[in-house]
Amino acid sequence: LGRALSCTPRPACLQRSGSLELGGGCRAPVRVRVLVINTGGTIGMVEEKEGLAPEANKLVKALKKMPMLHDEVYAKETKLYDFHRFPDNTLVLPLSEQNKRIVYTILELSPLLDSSNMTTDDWAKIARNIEKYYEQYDGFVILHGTDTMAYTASALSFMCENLGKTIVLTGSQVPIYELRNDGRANLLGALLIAGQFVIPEVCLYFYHKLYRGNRVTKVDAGSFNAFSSPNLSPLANAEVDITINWETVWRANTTKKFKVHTNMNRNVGLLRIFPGINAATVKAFLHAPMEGIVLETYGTGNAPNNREDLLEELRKATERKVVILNCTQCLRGSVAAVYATGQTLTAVGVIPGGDMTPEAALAKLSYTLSKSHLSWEEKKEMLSENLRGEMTVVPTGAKISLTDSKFIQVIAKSLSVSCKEELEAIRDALIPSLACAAAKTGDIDALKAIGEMGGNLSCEDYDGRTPLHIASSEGNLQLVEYLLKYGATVYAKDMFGATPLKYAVKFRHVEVIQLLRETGAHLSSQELENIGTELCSLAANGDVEGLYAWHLAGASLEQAGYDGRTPLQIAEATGHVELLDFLNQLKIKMVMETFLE
Ligand code: ASN
Repeated sequence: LGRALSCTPRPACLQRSGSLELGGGCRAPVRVRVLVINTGGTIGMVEEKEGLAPEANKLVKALKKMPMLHDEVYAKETKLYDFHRFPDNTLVLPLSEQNKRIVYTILELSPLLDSSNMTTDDWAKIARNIEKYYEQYDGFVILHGTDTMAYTASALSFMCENLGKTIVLTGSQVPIYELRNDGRANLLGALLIAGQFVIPEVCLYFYHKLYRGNRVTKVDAGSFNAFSSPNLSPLANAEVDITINWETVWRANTTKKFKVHTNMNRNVGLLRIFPGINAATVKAFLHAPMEGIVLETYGTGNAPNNREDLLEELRKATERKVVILNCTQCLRGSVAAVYATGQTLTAVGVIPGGDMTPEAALAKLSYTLSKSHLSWEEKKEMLSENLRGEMTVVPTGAKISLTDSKFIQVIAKSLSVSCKEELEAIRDALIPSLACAAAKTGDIDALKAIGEMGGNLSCEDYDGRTPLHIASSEGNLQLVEYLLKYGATVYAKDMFGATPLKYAVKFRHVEVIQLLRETGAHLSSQELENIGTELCSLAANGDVEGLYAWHLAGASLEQAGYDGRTPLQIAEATGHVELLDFLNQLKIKMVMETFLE
């Protein structure tokens, strides 16, 4: 019998390695979807009579011929283009080292632009597309020209409120169609980051580095290494491994849903001080309709304090409620109250802009001044706050350092390590298990301590599960709320591709489902695929509670199971009164909603 069993043939479908892909042990790869919004830029440019210019409808065709950016065999085997499963212009990367399949769809904006032609309207167009497709994709890549990429990245960082997903801007210095180019590597790196990591920021990826978008500036017109983030180290380095500096990642710390703010104020500008600048020029620049300017000053924020004519123009402007934000002309460093020449500016009402780049400061002004419900004082206060990690805020109270942690110290001692790097390595190895264990027992104090020693509360354990996955499975509402307020992401997927919301549904924790939904959580396309049969099985068992949980999580209960019947048809067949009542009420509600729309 033993021999007979060992000879039992494997079902044919499990013998192929193609579409079922049992790589990485026996685990099917997690499929993720990325939306690429192509706005133009050198990456897709061709040489024309007048010089390089973007060409429409060319990029997808070219990418389909590049094996590193498109796996045609997989696309054919899985019938990627059939059954309208994915929109046209959908491509797929070869399987990643982390056993992920990144399926990406390219949305080409029209017209494609050299980024020098970009305006506030174009930022709004990009933002609206992100909002429109936010739930359908796991991450976003924006192809953009390098010339004004730092401006767009800064603007989008403010326009995207309560962001929970990764947005990566990238482009290139040489078109992707040329033999030697940086476009292929930049696009691949951006896709891998947007598809595999939840870094809830507007980022910029260029030449092996991921930066915070509102910290960068273009520093080189002729190098592949075109960007610099002078006042903040990169969020990630893509060398042999992709290393994310999780401690640097900015998190929204909110239970509010993602939305975009597109109505930016256009009456803003940049004014660079230079020796001998004319007061009449300053006066003209500050004239209505100007509402806010970034004043680019010398060194630590200094301007002449022996020029009464100039100071008088600045004073008159601030009295008229024109907001003036002080940023340094230096590439690195911050505005600080060091010199008398700097203090004079504060005296005439100029607001210190810390270590913000002029690009970020301009975007912040444009964003803040468009908040029409705020008073002038509130707007000025908002400008001094760190809204999206755009400036460095020196911590006030004592900060608990890694070496202050007794727990880590005891372990470090028993392992005889003392240097910072080794301490960090121990912390990073221990924290996921500790944090998940604390989440399991609902120990908020332990999680607080972990957070204070620099631990990332979105860390993943060996199964890819985060403390939020565990708190959601346990139905611990207070803990879920705590984690969300400390930047935990609702979009993390474990090794089965499941989100915290999926676990809350599985264990029917209604209040947790509601809170996660409020924060913008939704079931992923992979989680929604083929749920008809599961819903029908719940219906067959008369499981109203189970169906209600799915409904709350945003699943449509009208989906048919494998035999083509919907949960309602099954309820009718079994005659379960309570279930019929629930499904009928839901149907009436949906009809009413469609009618009211
Ligand atoms: N002029 C181009 C642009 O910004 C420069 C580039 O993308 N490298 O669109």
